[in-house]
Amino acid sequence: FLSEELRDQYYSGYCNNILWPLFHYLGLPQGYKVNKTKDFKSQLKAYTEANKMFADTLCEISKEGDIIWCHDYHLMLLPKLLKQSNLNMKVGWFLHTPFPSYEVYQALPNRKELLQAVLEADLVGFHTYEYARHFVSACTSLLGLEGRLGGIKFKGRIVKVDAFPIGIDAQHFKESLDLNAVKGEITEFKSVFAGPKVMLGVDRLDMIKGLLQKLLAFEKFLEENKGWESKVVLLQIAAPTRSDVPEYQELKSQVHEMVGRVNGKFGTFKTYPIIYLDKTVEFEALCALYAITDVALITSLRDGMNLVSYEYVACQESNKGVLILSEFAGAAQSLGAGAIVVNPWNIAEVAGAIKHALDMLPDERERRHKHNYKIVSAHTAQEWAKNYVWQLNDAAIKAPLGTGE
Ligand code: ADQ
Repeated sequence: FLSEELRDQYYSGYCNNILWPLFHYLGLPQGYKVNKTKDFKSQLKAYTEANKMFADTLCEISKEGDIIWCHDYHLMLLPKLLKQSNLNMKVGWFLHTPFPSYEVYQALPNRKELLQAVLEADLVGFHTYEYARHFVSACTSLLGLEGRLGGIKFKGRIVKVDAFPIGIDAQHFKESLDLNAVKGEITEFKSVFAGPKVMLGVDRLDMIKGLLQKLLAFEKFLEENKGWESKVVLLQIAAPTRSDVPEYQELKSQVHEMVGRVNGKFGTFKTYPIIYLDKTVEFEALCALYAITDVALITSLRDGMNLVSYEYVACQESNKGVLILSEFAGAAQSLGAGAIVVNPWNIAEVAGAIKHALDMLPDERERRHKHNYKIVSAHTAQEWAKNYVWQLNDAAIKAPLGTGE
């Protein structure tokens, strides 16, 4: 296990204070400080050390020919470290966040080192073609390599680079609606929210999820549509996350202030338009909320995919709720045709989308839902994993130049 100091500098530091904001187009933090103590250099040292601990542990338990699938920006050095072990293992790396455009990634001080380490993998995967293309262009621009979507020439072989959009275990969500515990929650929520239409937000409390933009848009909608303040509720569940990083503490205060402002302005003694919870909710309650609400509002400023949108659609077969989805979520590529797609920075556009969703007639709701339900049911987490592992298995170790194109 990582020591507390190492975890702090590695996880809260290099991973979540440097790579996470950079990969979501928020730039690098001023002075690279985490907990106001350590600098970029010590955070990178911790990142290297932690990746090495993962590699050492894996090498102890691996044998020749094993397949190892490394996940996410926390483990970008791992493919290289594993390949150095000479255990002849097949190594895949998959990124769950966006990979930013080359112009943004370029700012990272150790930009080359991470790319070179990832390129030691046999298969490099992203949620969308756009992210994969950005990665290829970072490799060609910064490392002077030859490459295109599909493969990059690196050290005498072709490294496969492709898009593998993730899904959810759709069946699990659908079947959960028949569980007694979920049915009980559904009955209870239906009586609590008997009057107004309910819009649902389920996000980690993270700047990339666009919570402030969501609240501003809802405020604008209420300002422009008198009478709705007592007929609609925004139920926002914000799961606490990375609460020891100062930027996240500040975001929490800002969100609380906005919720207070909107409720203060539009609430009455009996009704208030936002119900906001700093909580992680249980699976059963989450499924029930997905099933009974009229609209899901997702306003991510950047999001690798966004599984909440998939989970919502999976639970809406009887209600045909409307999905409002940010164009900056990877999920917009797959669910875009069924959702109302918005630019979360355009507050007026999102306010208009809220109105459109709340007024939407049943046949349009049905048509949009049907489209998305088909996608969520077909492109599951199981298919994603199967396809990735199949392609990783297929990727020849140290494939000679000229193959895989
Ligand atoms: P996340 O940023 O965590 O994941 P998302 O894909 O939406 O974002 O997944 C969140 C998960 O947490 C969902 O399964 C959701 O049900 C659950 N969740 C969120 N808030 C909750 C709450 N208050 N209570 C209970 N459960 C809650 C990262 C990337 C995404 C990418 C995924 C998968 O940032 O873009 O889609 O990985 O690759």
